[in-house]
Amino acid sequence: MISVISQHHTAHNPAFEFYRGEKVPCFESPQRLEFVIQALQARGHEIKIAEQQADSILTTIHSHRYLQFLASAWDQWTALAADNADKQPFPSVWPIRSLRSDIEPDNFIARLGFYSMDNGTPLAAGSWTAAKAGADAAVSAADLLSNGHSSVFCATRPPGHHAGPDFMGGYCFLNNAAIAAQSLRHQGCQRVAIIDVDYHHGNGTQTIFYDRADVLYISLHGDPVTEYPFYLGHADETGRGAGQGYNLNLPMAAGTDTVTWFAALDTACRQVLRFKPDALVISLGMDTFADDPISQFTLQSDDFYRIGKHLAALRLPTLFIMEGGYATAALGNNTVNVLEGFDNA
Ligand code: Q9C
Ligand code: ZN
Repeated sequence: MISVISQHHTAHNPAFEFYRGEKVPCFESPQRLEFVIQALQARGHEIKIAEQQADSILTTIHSHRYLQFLASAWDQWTALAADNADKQPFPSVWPIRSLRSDIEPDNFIARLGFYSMDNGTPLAAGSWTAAKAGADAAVSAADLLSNGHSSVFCATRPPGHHAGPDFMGGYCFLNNAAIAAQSLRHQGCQRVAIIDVDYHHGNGTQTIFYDRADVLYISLHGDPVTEYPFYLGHADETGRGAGQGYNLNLPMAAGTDTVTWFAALDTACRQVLRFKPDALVISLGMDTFADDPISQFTLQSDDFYRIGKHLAALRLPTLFIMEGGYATAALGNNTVNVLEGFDNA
């Protein structure tokens, strides 16, 4: 299958994140995508640079004021103090429950909290440039799928599935999978299914489509009782209003074995077939790998071929889009295993 790569992804390169109370190098690094691109090249895959612009789709997925904030956040931060350019801003206060979220504060760090779900999403000088280029790549991938390619891989970062209509989180700024799905809707698909195989529940994607019957969201993930993002992703979240019945969560305990994981994938695939979509988007998180440093499933490199093969059996136009996966040196080969399992099915 053809791959679209995000130009400018290296522009997002924060120096550190917080882990167990300490500053550590970012798990979500430019090297991740470099390994993926290297493996694509080494294994003879056709690669294209993204050509489309996401602007008109972006505003249908994210709120205007969130986009405005994100696009100007670094300039606002560096305007506050002469030495801010070599510091990373982090939120420190969030408007939970009894606090008010109807008045947007003027203070920059307060607004960063207002537009964030966690303190785990470092913002740096090129974050907007990279996130926007990633969204452009998602739209480009959708375009290729609509124009004759039966499957496409979008090699992009930062990831997207934790980003909601008006917030960042979990290393995500713009919801690339939602942008791809919405692009496919605009290009004539009546129904689009999303299967999210990232280790973490895609709270952003679920929220974006929660009230809609035209986009089915299914997620396989670590049970939020113990796993990030903790506050969404339970089995009883099934959609709302017109979207009732179009959201399916398949949480599994940390440490779940591969047999159980593939049984859940089978459940997901059967639901997709019942929905009769015109296209399928795969939120391709690779952090289900046994050696992932921040996740607790046990998939081996060979299992990723099996994922591709399983998904190919649905016989749908399929757009794969990169999400998480932090066993960086193995990420390239594991990812291409999925694509080749699909191609060779
Ligand atoms: N500070 C994705 O896989 N924090 N996001 C981990 C380390 C949250 C993962 C703890 C993990 C988010 C796209
Ligand atoms: Zn993840």
